[in-house]
This record gives sequence, structure tokens and C-alpha cells, in this order.
Amino acid sequence: MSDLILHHFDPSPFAEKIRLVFGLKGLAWRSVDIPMVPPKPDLTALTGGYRRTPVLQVGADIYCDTRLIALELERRFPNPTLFPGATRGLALALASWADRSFFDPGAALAMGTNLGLLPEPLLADRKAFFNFMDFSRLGEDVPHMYTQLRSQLDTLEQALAVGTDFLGGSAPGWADIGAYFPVWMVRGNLANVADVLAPFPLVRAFADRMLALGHGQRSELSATDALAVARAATPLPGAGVTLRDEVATALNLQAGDTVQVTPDDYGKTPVTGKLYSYTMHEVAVQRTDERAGNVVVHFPRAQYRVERA
Ligand SMILES: N[C@@H](CCC(=O)N[C@@H](CS)C(=O)NCC(=O)O)C(=O)O
Repeated sequence: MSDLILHHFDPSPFAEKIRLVFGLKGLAWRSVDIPMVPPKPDLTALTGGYRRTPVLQVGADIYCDTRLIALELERRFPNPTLFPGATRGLALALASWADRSFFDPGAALAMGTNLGLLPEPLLADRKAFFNFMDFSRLGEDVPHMYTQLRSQLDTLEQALAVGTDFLGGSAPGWADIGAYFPVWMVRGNLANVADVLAPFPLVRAFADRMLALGHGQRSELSATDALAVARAATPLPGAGVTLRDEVATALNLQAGDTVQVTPDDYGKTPVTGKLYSYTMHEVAVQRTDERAGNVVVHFPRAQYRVERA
């Protein structure tokens, strides 16, 4: 099987989710360090324009968004599972809480308390990118964001109060990774993190258990070599279009039509290609790039818009 290649940067909290999946599943992977701000020409040669972090590459298949990357890793490496104790549906649903309600105040605090330390290009980019943050009041909003973060930390504390090591019982899974990654972010970014976490002993112990999962076996790869891997590989056949009625009737499309796929929340850069797969949970487009060759770019179906290009 081709190598797993993660395109990411170390401080990325969303990438930390996937590094923890590698840890949980004990996987070896290649790490390509990508820039924190555009331009990201080597990444977008693979994705066709998608710029968010992280992106998983396996040969000539490119997987965007942590929600799809997790499912793809589960499909390829089912043991140990990301969904212990029949938590699959709940864990997938919980991602909306983790990625938005819990992550947002943590991200706003990480930015708001470190405003003076952030490089100007990063600040300028994120102002336009994080459309859910009000940058004009990031500094003055710090106390408010603490209240928001604390309320989510307490929600997690209550979930852990049943007394199990992890949310689904004795084994860690995707639900835990979602619940933990905002804690990982604030631990790394807030100077007063000991005070912030002090009222939540179960969260602190849980975070230590999550940290112990590690990141699997990581080795570095250059972006140029990752592009060469894509060029030399052939994309997997894919699932085809399993929801023909939905595609034909609701979207007025057919397999092979030129479409664009765009995140519906933030970082809304469309990716254009030929419709390759369309299932309940995934949409994929095939595209050709001078440096990456013939690639298939996969996205989650939920929270992405598919339309004729
Ligand atoms: N829904 C996406 C969100 C990813 C996301 O927001 N990642 C942040 C980094 S933690 C990002 O893309 N920042 C801007 C960038 O890297 O260019 C996912 O789950 O992968």
C-alpha cells in the first residue's frame, strides 16, 4: 500500500487530530511541512486550490478535511477502530460541537491573547479566512471568550464524570480526538493555561491520556517528492456515483460533468474537476495538474457545496 502523506504544519490543531489518529492506529506516515499562509503552490497543485490544513495524500488520491480523512483512515486501517463501543454515529455528530462550539473560543483566545506576537502576514490572512471571528474586537473579547471556553470545558468535564477513561468507554476514539483537540490548542497557546484548566481535573487527566496516544511513526518528506509520488501513482477506482437520483435531480449533474466543490463555511476556495465519486458522505473530482499528474481530490459531502463549474 502507498505511503500515508500528511500535508500539515506542527501548530495546526486540526492536523493534530489526524496525527492522533496515526497514534491511535499505530501507523507510519510521511510528513510534508506546508506554509501557514498562502501561497501554497505545492499543496494546491495536489488539491486544485483547497488550502486548508491538513490534507492527506495516498498516492494520487488526495483527501481534504479531517472529517473525511478520519473515515478514510478507518476504512483502510480498521483496527484498532476509531469508533469503539458503537460510537460511530455519535462520534461523527460530535465533530460539529468540537470543530465549532469548542474550537472557536479556543482559537479566538489563542489569537486574542497573542495578538502582539503574531506575524502580520498571518494575522492579515486569518482575518479574511476565519470569517466566524470578529477581529476588530479580538483583544477586548478575551474575557468573553474565556467564559465561552470554560462552558465547553465544563461540558467535557461532565461527559467524563461517568468515570470511564474515554468518552466511549475504556478505548480512545474519534469522539475523544474531537473533544481533546481544542484542549491541545489552548494548552499550547495560553500562558495561564494552568489556571484555565484548574477547575477541570477530569479534563486534565483525560488530556494526559490523549497526549500519550502519540503520533505513530513519523518521517519527513519534501513537497517535491510528494508531487513525484502523485505523478507516479494511479488514483483508486472510487465508489462511483451511488446517489444517481440526487445527483441528476437535485443537482442536475452526471458523472463526468465538470463541477466545483467548495467548503460552505470558511476558506471557500472552489476546486474544479470532473465528478468522479458521489456517495452519502463523500464527493470526489478528478483533475490533471502539470506537476501532480492525474489526481482525484476527495471531500466530505456534508458542509461542501457541489455545483456545475
Ligand atoms: N473543516 C476543516 C477545517 C480545517 C482548518 O480550519 N484548518 C486550519 C488550520 S488548524 C486552517 O486551514 N488554517 C488556514 C491554513 O492552514 O491555511 C477540517 O476539518 O479539516
